Amino acid sequence: MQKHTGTSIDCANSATIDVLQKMADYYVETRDEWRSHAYRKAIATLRKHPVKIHTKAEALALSGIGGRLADKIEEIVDTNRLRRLENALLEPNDRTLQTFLKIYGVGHAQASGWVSLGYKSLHDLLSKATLSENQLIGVKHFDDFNARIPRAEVAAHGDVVRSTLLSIDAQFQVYTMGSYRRGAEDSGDVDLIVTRPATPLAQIRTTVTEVLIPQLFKAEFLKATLAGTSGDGTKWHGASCLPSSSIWRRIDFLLVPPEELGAALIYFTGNDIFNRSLRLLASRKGMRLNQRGLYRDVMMEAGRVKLTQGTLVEGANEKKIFEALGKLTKNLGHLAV
Ligand code: DCP
Ligand code: MG
Ligand code: MN
Repeated sequence: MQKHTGTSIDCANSATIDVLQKMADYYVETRDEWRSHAYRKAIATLRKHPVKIHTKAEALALSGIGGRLADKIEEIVDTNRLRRLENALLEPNDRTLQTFLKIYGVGHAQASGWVSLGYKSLHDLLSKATLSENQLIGVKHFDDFNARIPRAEVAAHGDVVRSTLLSIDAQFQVYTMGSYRRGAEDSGDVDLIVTRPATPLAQIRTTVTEVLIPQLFKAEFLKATLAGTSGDGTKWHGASCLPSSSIWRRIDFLLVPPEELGAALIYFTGNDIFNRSLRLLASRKGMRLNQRGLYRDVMMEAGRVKLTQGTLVEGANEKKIFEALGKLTKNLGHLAV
């Protein structure tokens, strides 16, 4: 059987979708979350629509397509092109901006700041710009961090961390998360949850930051700290490299106390869009889901200011969180979520 790829020839709107997809890819690259989300939604709608859409009015009649996107759909059908896309792909400053945005830890403000200062390449940044320590690592390892990591290598990074940690304390658990846990053939980074039964977060953090991480640096598996534990102290971001390789990979640790493991597993499996819709589902049922747990009776002031944290429904068990959300779907069927 032939493999079904993103766009299909049997779809009435496939020519339009092809152009919209390029635009969506551009907005993903420039980290314009609003627009990339809007484009993805429109593409999904068009893909399901059995009849070719020709006009703005026809497009507007479909759910999930707003005025500006409807304009673009009409432009694509009328002219067989999309000026905005051509601008995006041809304008040199935009191309530079896209490159700078792919540097680890660099956001839109920083990237466009460099563009307006006249920097045109990574080489320009290295030779002329004042870079923070992390930016310097991001530029030097630009190709590394932007390369996809084969599934087996993601597993191997997880195995190094797991075996090292278990040799320190056999009660610890390490889960390989993110796109890997979703079954992806390759990943953008390595995401790991570290937890230990019946152990407070502070103790988990002490072992990880004072024993595990120094030991992994000494073994030359860890290469750099990009964002050490800060704020609530549950995240550690850095770079790692297998002994058999010279490619540095991005690696993220999430430190989780056991009573929050279920919610953390859901959060760190993702993807981000799935998380957003699951949280929306929870809130429509008068509950609140975050990476620590599922809560009910959360008191909200007008304007969605949280007054109370609410009562914990479930945090430790991933399946029970899904069940709690599901059960309420049945009980509150009239909400039709
Ligand atoms: N996450 C989220 N919202 C964000 C960032 C992350 O909900 N803004 C959650 C969902 C992600 C998970 O954390 O799936 C891991 O984040 P990554 O950025 O590592 O994304 P993925 O692992 O899903 O994809 P990739 O293969 O690109 O790393
Ligand atoms: Mg990831
Ligand atoms: Mn990650």
